[in-house]
Amino acid sequence: MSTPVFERSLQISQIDLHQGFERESNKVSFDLKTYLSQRQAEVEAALDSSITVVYPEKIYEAMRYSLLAGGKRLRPILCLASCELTGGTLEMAMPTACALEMIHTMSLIHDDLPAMDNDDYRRGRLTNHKVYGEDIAILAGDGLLAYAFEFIVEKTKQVPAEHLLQVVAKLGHAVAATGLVGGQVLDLQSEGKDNIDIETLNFIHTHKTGALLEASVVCGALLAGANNEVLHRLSRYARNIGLAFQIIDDVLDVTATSEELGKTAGKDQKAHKATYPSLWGIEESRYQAKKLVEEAKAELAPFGERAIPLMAIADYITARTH
Ligand code: GRG
Repeated sequence: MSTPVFERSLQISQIDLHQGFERESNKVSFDLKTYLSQRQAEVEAALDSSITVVYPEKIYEAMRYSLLAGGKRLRPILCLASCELTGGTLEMAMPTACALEMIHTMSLIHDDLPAMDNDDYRRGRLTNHKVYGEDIAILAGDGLLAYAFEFIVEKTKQVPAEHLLQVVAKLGHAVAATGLVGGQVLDLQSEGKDNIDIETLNFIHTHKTGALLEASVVCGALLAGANNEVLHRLSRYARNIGLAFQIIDDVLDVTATSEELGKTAGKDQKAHKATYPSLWGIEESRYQAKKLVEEAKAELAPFGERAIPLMAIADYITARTH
């Protein structure tokens, strides 16, 4: 995986040195690979302790099976980075970061069901329903979704209740028919149709994929008490990277192997699904994703060097191979 390294001269006092940053005289360099792997380890540990197996064991095991199956942990990392950028702490944001991953995992479990995308592999292992059966897989998703909201409310410390309410409302909106559910419905309705236009495709993905990515970034800032101008700027950043993320997801479905993806490659083409490469071709899709990433990064300019992690994550979205 190629990860961008940012190196700039700057006043050290202007930023806090985070993981992934290194200081040498008046230069600060940022290594995204180090940053991501340290954040992933922190999120992994928090997720591991978020759910314990109690009676009736099977449902807790099924929830943990998918939640702890790896994955890039992009949504939690975006939430943590956004909270830090806007003056909050990792501790304030970690419960919401975990909740985002619970919701994301729930959507993957349900997406893989025979009634939806019908997939046998996810994150390099058998899908939840292949191991636990469809009934338990549906309930494992339901369990994760409900627990995510309880987890935020019960575990978040040092955040005023009004900010927590905003986070819960934002997440609900991102998951409901106004977000993931609406996007998934249009996706299912579009299957097998060969006249899907770019507006429909954009609607599907800004809802199905984009809404939760946007909520990840915005919730981080809500926890830190960011003002409306900052929230709107971060929302625009996140919408752009969300769409770029999906365009690259479609490209990788064509260009990457099942081993690289940890799930079945080439499924879109097989199912005659409308995708960005099917409308634009691979090269134009990559170009459009890059353009969106540049627009996303431009939104972060006023934050200066503090935005380096979110800038680097935006670049990673187009550079990623899985
Ligand atoms: C929310 C009640 C409720 C139902 C869910 C099934 C469904 C409705 C929506 C589908 C949402 C979905 C699966 C969108 C695809 C998003 C996407 C690109 C997933 C891959 O994300 P990565 O690459 O995966 O971040 P990892 O495994 O790295 O976490």
